Amino acid sequence: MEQTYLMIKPDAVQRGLCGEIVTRFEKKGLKLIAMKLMVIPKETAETHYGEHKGKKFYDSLIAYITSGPVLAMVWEGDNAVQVCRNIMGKTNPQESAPGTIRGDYGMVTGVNIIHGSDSPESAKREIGIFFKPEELCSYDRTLDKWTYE
Ligand code: D4T
Repeated sequence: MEQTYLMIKPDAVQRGLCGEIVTRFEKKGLKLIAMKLMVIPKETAETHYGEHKGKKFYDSLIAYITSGPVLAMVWEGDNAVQVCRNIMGKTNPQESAPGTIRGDYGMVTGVNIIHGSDSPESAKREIGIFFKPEELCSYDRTLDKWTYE
């Protein structure tokens, strides 16, 4: 099964949206296999967002993502990367459809509620930044036979 890295950003933690957001992924049928509340060290944030170094929003992005606790998570499921991106909505919350997380809760790109890996390769890299292999839980859910054909 595919894995993806999701991170509820500091704004959503501060606004008390963690439970609501986690519930959406659970209800969809995705499986939570790791979760950790943490303040990201600056160096880790720079590694995570390395591809954006040099862009005009880079400094504010690093300041924002390190400004308070994030809820780091790994979720598993069939096509999990794309399924989670669909649930999140577009990067710019003003362009995100109602019913998506960013569409329902966000107002601007620079404070956009949640991060999700954009490919299976990114997911592998990002999971490795935030979790040790032994922190990922492997378990069966009896309900999966009612989720997948
Ligand atoms: P993340 O990585 O946070 O899930 O966002 P996306 O995958 O949806 O979008 P991204 O990598 O293009 O952008 C990373 C991060 O930078 C912020 N950002 C982005 C910003 O503040 N201004 C901008 O113009 C862009 C493009 C928001 C998300």
